[in-house]
This record gives sequence, structure tokens and C-alpha cells, in this order.
Amino acid sequence: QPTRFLSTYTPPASVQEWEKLVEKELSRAKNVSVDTLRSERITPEGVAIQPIYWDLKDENPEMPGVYPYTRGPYGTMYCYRPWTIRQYAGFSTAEESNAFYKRNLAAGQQGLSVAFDLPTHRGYDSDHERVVGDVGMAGVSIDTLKDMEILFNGIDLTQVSVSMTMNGAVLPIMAFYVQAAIEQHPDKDPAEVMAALKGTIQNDILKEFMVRNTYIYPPEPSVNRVVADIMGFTAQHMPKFNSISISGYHMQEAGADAAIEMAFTIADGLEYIRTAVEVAKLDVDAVAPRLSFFWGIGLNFYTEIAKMRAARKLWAELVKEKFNPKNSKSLLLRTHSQTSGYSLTEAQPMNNIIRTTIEAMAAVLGGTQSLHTNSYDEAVGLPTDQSARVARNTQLILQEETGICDVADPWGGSYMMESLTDELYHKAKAIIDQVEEKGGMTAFINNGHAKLMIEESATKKQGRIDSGKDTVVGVNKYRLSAEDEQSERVDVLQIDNTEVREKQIARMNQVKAERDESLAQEALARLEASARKTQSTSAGNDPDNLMSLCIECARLRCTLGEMSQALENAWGRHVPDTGMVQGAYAASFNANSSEDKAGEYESILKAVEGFETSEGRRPRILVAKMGQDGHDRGAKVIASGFADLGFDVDVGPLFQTPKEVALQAIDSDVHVIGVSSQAAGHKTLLPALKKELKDLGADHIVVVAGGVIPPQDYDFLLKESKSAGAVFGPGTRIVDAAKQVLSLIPRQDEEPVQ
Ligand code: DCA
Repeated sequence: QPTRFLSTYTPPASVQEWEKLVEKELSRAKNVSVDTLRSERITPEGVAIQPIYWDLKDENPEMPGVYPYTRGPYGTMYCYRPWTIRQYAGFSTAEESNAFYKRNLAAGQQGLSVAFDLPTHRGYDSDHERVVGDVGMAGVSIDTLKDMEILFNGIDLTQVSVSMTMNGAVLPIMAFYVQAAIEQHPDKDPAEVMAALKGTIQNDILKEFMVRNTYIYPPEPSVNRVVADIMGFTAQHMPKFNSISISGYHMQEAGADAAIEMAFTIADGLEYIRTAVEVAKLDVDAVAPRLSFFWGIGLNFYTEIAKMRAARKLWAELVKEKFNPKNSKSLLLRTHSQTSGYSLTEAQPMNNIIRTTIEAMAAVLGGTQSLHTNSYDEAVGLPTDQSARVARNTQLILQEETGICDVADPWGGSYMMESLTDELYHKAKAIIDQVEEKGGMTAFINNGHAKLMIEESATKKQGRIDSGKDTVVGVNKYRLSAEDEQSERVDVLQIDNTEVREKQIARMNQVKAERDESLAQEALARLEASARKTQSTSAGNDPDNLMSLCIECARLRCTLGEMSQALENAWGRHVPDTGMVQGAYAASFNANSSEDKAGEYESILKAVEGFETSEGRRPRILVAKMGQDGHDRGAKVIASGFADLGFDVDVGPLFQTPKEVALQAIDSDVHVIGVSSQAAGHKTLLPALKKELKDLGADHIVVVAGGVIPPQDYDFLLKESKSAGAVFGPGTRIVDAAKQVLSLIPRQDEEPVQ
């Protein structure tokens, strides 16, 4: 027996607190006690694996489930209940996504996580002119209550926990979800149904203004009305539902390092509690226990584990200090995690299975409550049934084959891990102090600081990869020959976007035809009137609560677009600025270049100068985003990198139609349009852009494309539709792209680029 079970050992206070907590946690489960936990974990060698280890000489050791929760939010962690396997999915129509969910639940998935398409995120119905290329592509399309009912057909919403990634059109989506659950149980009291709903809504609008960009309205009403009223409503009517998933994931994906991700996410969380307490006048303990978090987990193995440990401590301490809650649950940082999409490569996609496994292990060793593992083909397209199965099995193997669940916080006490946790804690705290000094996260976002810090971090990272300082196996080292690379290609799911759109429009029109039009319009008018009031109590029973009003609209079969428009009439649509970082790529590339790469940068600068001499001006590129795809890391990094390499760069606004892009390109007299596509709209939007250019007599402008584009589609873009002169997949070095782009621009005095 280990020493701590000898009768001479008197457990210190934190250990006694932990023991009490464990008894309480285990009392929820039949036939499990601390002893049975122990006896089940004897290795074949006869070694007893304990559920927790600590330093016996420490007079106040940190314990999981005990303040400040560095070691985990629960005392028993996975010994009692492993994390939830929650795969993020949704595509095409509600019918297809519903069938996919049911197959996944039958195969071992434990909770649902819905991905919506971009028109839904941005509050547009499927028949809107701005969303032609986006319907059903990057998630499921939801226009009406009918779509939501089909999405969960045969899945009892009072039984399965459902997470929904929605921030822009969060009110209509929550309303459809609640109303669909109520209509699933016609004989039950709606209040009883709502009280049983368990799950999470992302509802984290602040980060949308820094990264990802799926907002609709300006920051002020987005936070003080939408977020506040949802918190008020769920606190009163849906006590098991997590009202926000405060997300660092998208910051990491956009290029933030671990300290920035942690700091901005925690600062966002503090801002939401402040909104709840000061604007919505809610008690901190009515809201904080149902705030949850969401981390991105990349390949920096030790750092990711340390980040999760440090974040729990930082959150607990800051919430305690600033809001003094009475309920200890208000201090718990419970989190979902997702392996990094950015770390996946198009080259040798099977390597992505290994990357995802390592990231999943970091998430689990860091103590996540719920996890999504990416499919290996996600760098090139939507997952297939087979790749989704491998991703799910990665988690099932970790849970059921490895013994990893037997011990809570196994890294606790490691010299390295404790020191790293401490350092990240201090780094993040310093950034949070800076944010708080500037007046909190909303102010820090409004003055542009937050976005620039993330973009600078992303551009530096690209410089390190392009210079060869950071290794990416199969991309900047250990590459395959072009022929071998070809044979490694994988199938990806193809969606017929036009067919999905037509089906959606037909169904929506039918819903509209069958509803009581005047009742629907009256409900929409009430919603708009409430939005026009700057003050609302946000309480769940306030007749002006936006969530109650949207549930009424959903019941009367109003569409998502109609509800969003009613709010837009009152608040307007948010227009982002399009600034970019300067100098960071050049500095990072040159500082990290090995000797053989040293001349490369210079040679491109010279080629650009040569172009200017022969053509009378620098090469000019418009970096464009079309459709509702707001992922702009790629576009921003390309824009900054090209500018550092001497190009004149225009960054187009987000969410453009092909016609708007063509007109801007002509207006600015650019040589090249670089289209960044991350949301699968390329096969519709690029040919449409080419056609617009032709119609406007500007066919001479070269179009190139980059982003998440399956290699299977390259021929369509380059040859069949001739809508792009070059396609740059993930992992393309900016210096290589710049060379190729330069060579594509037609000139009088051709100078071959080295
Ligand atoms: N001891 C005692 N109770 C435990 C333990 C344990 N070791 N582990 C879990 N539980 C309990 C929890 O307290 C909870 O019960 P409660 O709701 O009555 O408090 C229940 O088991 C479920 O566990 P939890 O950790 O809350 O896991 P999830 O329901 O999967 O929620 C969470 C995870 C991160 C909080 C949630 O917000 C979520 O699922 N987010 C997903 C977000 C997402 O999918 N985003 C997509 C991009």
C-alpha cells in the first residue's frame, strides 16, 4: 500500500475536502466507491493504480475538485465518468444530418454538436441573394422550425445533450430548438420540457468580432441585449443548459498562441459575468455555474496541457476576486475541446490521424469535459462516414483501451508541468490585466488591439513555417514526390449545393404558406419593438425578453431570416474594418531563415522591383472573401505576407458577392484577385466571379484561389471552368505563392522569376 494509506498519515485539509467530495460524487453512481475504484485498477504486474496522486510531504497539496481547481473541476474526474465524446457535425439538409447523428449515436458518440451552415449563422434564409454558394455547405441549413424538427427527429431532446455552435442568429436558433423540444412532448407542460433540456449554446459573440466573424449586429446590442436576454431566460427556465461556450478555439485557429488564447477567452468570460450582473441584474450564482469554455488543442503537447490547468486556476481566482460568488460551482471552468483544424495538412492526410491523436491526448491529460476529434480529411473538405469513424474511434480507444481514465491529473507534480502551468498562468494574467486596464474586453476589441495581436501572432507563425524553423512533416520537410502525393489523395464528401438550396427554399415556402400570416407578422413586430428599447431587464419572465419573443415567433412559423431582419431593423448590421498587420512576416521569416533560404526572400523582392520597372507600378492584388465565409486568417496572413514582399495589397470586405468583388477589382485596377475559400463555396463562387469579370470586360484580371479546396476540385477550377489560374492548398508557403502569382500576371516585358 502507498504510504498515504498508512494509519500514521493525517491527510491535510485539501485532501480531506477532496475525500468528502469524492464520496459525494460517487454517491450519484450505484455500486461505485473509492475502494471499488481502486480494486478495479490493478495492473497485470500487480500494481494498484490510484485515482489520484499527490505529494505526501506537501502540507496543502492541490487536489482535483478543490479550489483553485488546477487539477480538474471534479474530484474523481474520468475515474467516475469519462469526458463526453461530442463530435461536431452537420451538413446539407436536416434529413441528412439527422441520419448522420443517429448513425453516430448508435456507434458510440455520447452527445450531439450541431454545425450550421453560414447563411444560418449570418441570419439569412436560404433564398437570400447573398448566400447562393453557401447553403448547406459548411453545416446544416435551418430556415424554419420544420427544419429543426427534422434535424432532431427520433432524438429525444430531453434525453440527449445537444451543443449548438451559433453566435449570430443565436436567438432564432435557440427558439427553434426550444419549440421543437416542446412540440416533441405535446402532453408535457412546456416549462417541464424546458427544465429538462441539457446542452450548450455557443452564444460567444465577443470572439466573433476578433476572429471568425459570424456576427450580425454591432457589439453593443449583441452583448447587452442578445447575450444578456439568453442568460436571463436560461437562468430562469433552463437550469441544466449552459448559456455560453466561451471559446478560445477560434482564436487559436486564427493564430493566437496559448497565452493569448487563454487570456482573451477568460477576459471574455469576465465580461459576460459583468454583463449578467450589471446590465441584466442577475445574481452571479444564477449565471456563472452554467458558463462553459471551449479550447483549441494544437500540437504543442506540454503547453496545451499546462494551458488547461492554468486556465482553471486563473478563472477560479478571478471570478472569486471580482464577483465573490457564494456557490463554488461558479468558480469551475468546465470545458469542451477540439483538436486543431489548422494543424491538419492536405499533404499525406493520414498523418493527420496521428496529429489528432496527440492533440486529443493533450486535451484529456489537461482534463477536458467534452471533446471533438477532427477527421483526417478536414484540411481538404467535409468528413466522410469513414473518416468520421476514425476520428470517433480515436476517442473510444483513449477511453476504453489505454487506462488513461484511471488517474485524475496524472501530470500533477511533474517539475516541468507545474513550472509550465505557472509560467502560462502569469503570462495570461499579464495580458488580462492589460485588457482590464483598458476597460474590459469589449473596449479592447473595439479599439482593434485584440484582433491585431492575434493576426500578428498568426503572421509570425507563418513566417516560422515558411522559413523552415517550425517543422510540418510532409509539408516543409519530408515531402513526397508529386506522383506519390497524388496516390495519397483521399475521397471527400461532395455536396450538391444547388439541390440543397432548392429543397430548402421549397420547404420554407410551404411553411410560410401554411401559417397564419397576420399572427406571424404581429409576433415579428413585437420582436422589433422590444429590440428598439435600449433597456430590458433581461429576466426570463419579462415580456420584452428577446428569447421569449423569438420562441413565440418560432411557434407561429416565422423564419430565421425574418426574425433576424426584425432585429436588424432596430440595430443595423455590423461592418468590420479591413486593416492588416505589417512587417511581421518579413521579420519572422528573416529572423528564422536557415542559410540556404536567406537569399529566397531577397530574390522575390527583386522580382517585384523588376515588375515595377517594366510595368510602371507594383503588382497589385485584391485579397477577397466571397459568400458568408468569415474565416479570414488565411486571407489576412496572405495579405500581410504579400505586402511585406512588395505587392500593393487591397483587402476586400468580408461577405462579398462575386459581382461586388469584380467591381472592386476593376475600380482598384488590380492585376490579380486572390480568393480565399474556407467554406466549400468555391465551385459555385469562383465560376460566378469569372463570369462577372468577363461580363464587365475585365477578363485580363488573373484569379487565383486558396484555402480548403479538395485536390479533386483543382481540375474543375483550373481546366473545366477555367475560373482560377492557380490553386494554393493549405501548407503553401507564401514566398512560393508570391513567385507563382507574379509569373501569372501578363506583361509586355516578361522577366522570368527565379
Ligand atoms: N464526478 C461527478 N460528476 C461528474 C463527473 C465526475 N467526475 N464528471 C461529470 N459529471 C457530471 C457533471 O456534473 C454533469 O452533471 P450536471 O449537469 O448535473 O452538473 C454531467 O456529469 C455531465 O458532465 P459535464 O462535465 O457537464 O459534461 P457535458 O455535459 O458533456 O458538458 C461542457 C461539457 C463543456 C460543460 C458543455 O458546455 C459542452 O458540452 N460543450 C460542448 C460545446 C461544443 O460542442 N462546441 C462545439 C464546437
